[in-house]
Amino acid sequence: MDKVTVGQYVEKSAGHELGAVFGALGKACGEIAKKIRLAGLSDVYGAYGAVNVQGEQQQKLDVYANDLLIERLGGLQCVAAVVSEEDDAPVDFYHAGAKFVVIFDPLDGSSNIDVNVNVGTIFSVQAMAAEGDVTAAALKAGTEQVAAGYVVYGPSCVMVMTTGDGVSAFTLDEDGVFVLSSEGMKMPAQGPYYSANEANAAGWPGVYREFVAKMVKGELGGKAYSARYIGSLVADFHRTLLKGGVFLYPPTDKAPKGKLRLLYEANPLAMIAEQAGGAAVNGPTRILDLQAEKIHERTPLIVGSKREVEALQKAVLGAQG
Ligand code: AFP
Repeated sequence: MDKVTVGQYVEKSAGHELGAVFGALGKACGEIAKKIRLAGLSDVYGAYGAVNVQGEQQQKLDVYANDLLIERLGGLQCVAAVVSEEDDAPVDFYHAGAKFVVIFDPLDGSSNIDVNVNVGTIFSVQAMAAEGDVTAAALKAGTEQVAAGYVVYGPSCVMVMTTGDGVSAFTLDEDGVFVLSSEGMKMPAQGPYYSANEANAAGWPGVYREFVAKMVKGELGGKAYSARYIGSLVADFHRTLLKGGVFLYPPTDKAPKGKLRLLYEANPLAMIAEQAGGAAVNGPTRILDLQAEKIHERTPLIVGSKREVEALQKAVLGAQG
């Protein structure tokens, strides 16, 4: 069978320019995968020595991945700007008439890099706003996303993506090219796992603690749930997509808006989840309906199989009275 690359695949269904965006994302992520794979042989482990806009210590690989994505995407006339977790403001390329803004977390889960645990890149593509304002384009609700996806740098390196017409996966081959490996991916309607950092449970609203207790006791239908938590969102989400269940990062006393970022973590994963038959909420509200006010806005995130997410949303709405 002929290889179909991610760029060719998207070009066929969504046109030349979006195909080029995916071609550039594929090239950059292929290079990031290589850097991660060989990290022990070069001086890329450890902290870069700076703190990003989120107040987090930047790792050397965060900076490498960010610079590479900006360079590759900036080389395309159709990309107006990028918005990155690592940069406090959008990077505007001033490309006249450009169609897209690409929003990304270049290396998610980077505290796991030094211990050789899966990390990922997450991205979302929004169409440029009519008035040519790149920030306005980036702030559009998740329902408006033109495309979304992620790359999981695991034992096998896989890109999972959607342009709003189902979910497909591409596996990085030995030539550094993402080649089509699955189409029409579906999330199980209910799953065996829940995934949450339970060290925060004392600070969660009680309804989340009660919900997890119910799953553990097997009171949500099906069997009693088991826990899985890696601490790399992409890896935790990828397992949830394939096996079913729910990933939860609820609000806490200390972080009432949650930890994860709406534009480049929650929105793209919510689009993938919905396209695969799953769901995503911030507690009471569908993630894709949220309207961001700033590019680095945070949100609670509950994403996964429909059964668990809808039951949790109902419980949260019930608790609100
Ligand atoms: P880092 O990039 O700082 O490792 O953060 C990763 C992350 O944003 C996301 O990938 C995880 O789901 C989440 O944080 C884990 O957060 P906790 O360490 O609070 O569980």
